[in-house]
Amino acid sequence: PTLSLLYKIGKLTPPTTSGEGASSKYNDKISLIRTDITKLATDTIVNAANESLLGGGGVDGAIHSAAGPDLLEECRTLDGCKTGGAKITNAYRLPCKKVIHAVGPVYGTTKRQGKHTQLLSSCYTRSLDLAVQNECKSIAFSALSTGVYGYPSEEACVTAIAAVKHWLDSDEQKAEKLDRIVFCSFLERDEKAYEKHIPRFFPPA
Ligand code: AR6
Repeated sequence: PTLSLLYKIGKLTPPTTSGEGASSKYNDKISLIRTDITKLATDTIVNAANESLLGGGGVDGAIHSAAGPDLLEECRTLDGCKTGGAKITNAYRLPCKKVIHAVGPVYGTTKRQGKHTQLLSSCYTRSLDLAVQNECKSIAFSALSTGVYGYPSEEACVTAIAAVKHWLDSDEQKAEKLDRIVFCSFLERDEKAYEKHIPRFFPPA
C-alpha cells in the first residue's frame, strides 16, 4: 500500500517532530510491503548482491533460484560490480521485467572506514537512476545490507529512506518518471523500522 493509504487506515502515525526537508509531495509514489520480493511484478526489483554478482544466499539466492539459470549466465558477462554500485539485467522467469543488482556495504568494515552511509545511499540512488534510464516506472527495494552484511536494521532503513527522498527532491523531472517506489521488507523487524522512520521524511498530507 502507498503511504497515503497507510496513513488513512492508521497503519502509519504522524511523526511527533518532522525532520528537515520532510514533505508529503511524493507519498502516493512510495509503498511499504512485507513479502518475498521475487513475487513482485514491479518493473524492476533490487537484489542485495555481492561484488562478484554471481549469486549467494539470502535474497540473492531467492532471486537467482526464482529467475532460473539464465540470470547467472547474464551476470557472468557483467564483470562484477563495486560496493555502492548497481548493474541491471533481464529478469527471466521472475514476474518483474528487470533485476537491478546492487552491492551494499559490509557494515563492520565500511563503518570503520567511515564510508558505510555513503556507500549504502549510493546503492539506492544508482538503482533509481538505472531504473529511470531503463524506462522502468516502478521499483521495489530489498533491505540492502541488513542480512549477511550485518547493517543494523534501523540505521539501514533511515539511510535508505533518506537516499530515496534526496533523489526525489534533487530532480523533479527524473522523479516524475517513477510512479512507484516500494520498500520491500522480509522480516518484521525491518517492516517496523520503515513504519517508524518513514513518517519523519514523508509525513501525512
Ligand atoms: N524477499 C525479500 N527480502 C528478502 C528475501 C526475499 N525472498 N530473503 C531475504 N530477504 P541479505 P545482504 C531480506 O542477507 O545483507 C548474499 O549471500 C533479508 O531479511 O540477502 O545485503 C549476497 O550474495 C534482509 O533484510 O543481503 C551477498 O553475498 C535483506 O533481504 C550478501 O548476501 C538483505 O539480506 C549480501 O548481504
